[in-house]
Amino acid sequence: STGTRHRITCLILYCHDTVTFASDGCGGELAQLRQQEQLLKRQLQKQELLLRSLQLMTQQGNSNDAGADQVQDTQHADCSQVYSSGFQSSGLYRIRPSGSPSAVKVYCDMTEGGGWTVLQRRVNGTEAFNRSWIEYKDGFGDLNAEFWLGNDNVHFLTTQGNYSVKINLEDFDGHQRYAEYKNFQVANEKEHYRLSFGDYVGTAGDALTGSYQVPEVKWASHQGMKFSTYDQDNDNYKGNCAQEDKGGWWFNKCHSANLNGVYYPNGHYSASTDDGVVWYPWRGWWYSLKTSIMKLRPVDHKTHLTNDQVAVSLKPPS
Ligand SMILES: [Ca+2]
Repeated sequence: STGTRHRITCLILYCHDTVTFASDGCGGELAQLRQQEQLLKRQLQKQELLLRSLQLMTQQGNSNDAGADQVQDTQHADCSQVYSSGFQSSGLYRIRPSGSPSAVKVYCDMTEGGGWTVLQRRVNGTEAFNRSWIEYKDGFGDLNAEFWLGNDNVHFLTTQGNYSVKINLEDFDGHQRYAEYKNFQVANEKEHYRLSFGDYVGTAGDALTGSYQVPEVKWASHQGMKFSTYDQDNDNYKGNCAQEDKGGWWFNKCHSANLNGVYYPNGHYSASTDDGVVWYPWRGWWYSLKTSIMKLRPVDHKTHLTNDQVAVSLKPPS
């Protein structure tokens, strides 16, 4: 009908932001559309607030070690199995990856589909990351705060199946980005915890491949790199990247991502070398990120939350 056609014309003009009250005769339509837009924006804000408070509740629930007590003699090889057996709140659990000589206490992140075994967390700089080979091997820090899970554990985890790593990053303006790599694998200590990974997806840029500037791949890529610490130099640089950049990492010559670097509290920093918590393709070498979380999950992880459950949890409180 003519009415419908007129509405569609107004809608197109509205979408292109070219509509004017006087000339197009869309005044009524425009007001209605603006009203609908405002309503949707308010609904979105409400949902974001609800999500935020749900996240806060989860964080508070994490402050006790209930999970670890619940799973004493563990049959779970990772947090994905913990999740599948019904433990769906984030917190501390015991797992035993195949090949691991003993059970390992880990932080399971049950958000974003659940089942993530967290291998690294930086949030406020309380933990020093300029550590020795043996400390990176065994892991260090506080599982409820900042920590490194340990290269042996990461090796056992990533070689018992096909794992993805998800890297969640946040800057000091509250912007969040992520990078995810399939087939993330860390070799054993004999092979100096050599790193390999597959395809990238994400919003933070593919720092690990270093492919954002082709001529730099040779020295910027972390593919196939061995792990280095200040006391064990396995990089491709004539000097010692770990010593200069003050953290253990899979350095090349030296890096385009250095998530174990120095924690600078203000983001932008100046130093004699790019030693901050760096993810080059997003904020460059001279910006040190506020938050870095690295977590592992098998690619075939099944999330249990049904669409109905999601709908219910997103419903704004009345
Ligand atoms: Ca070297």
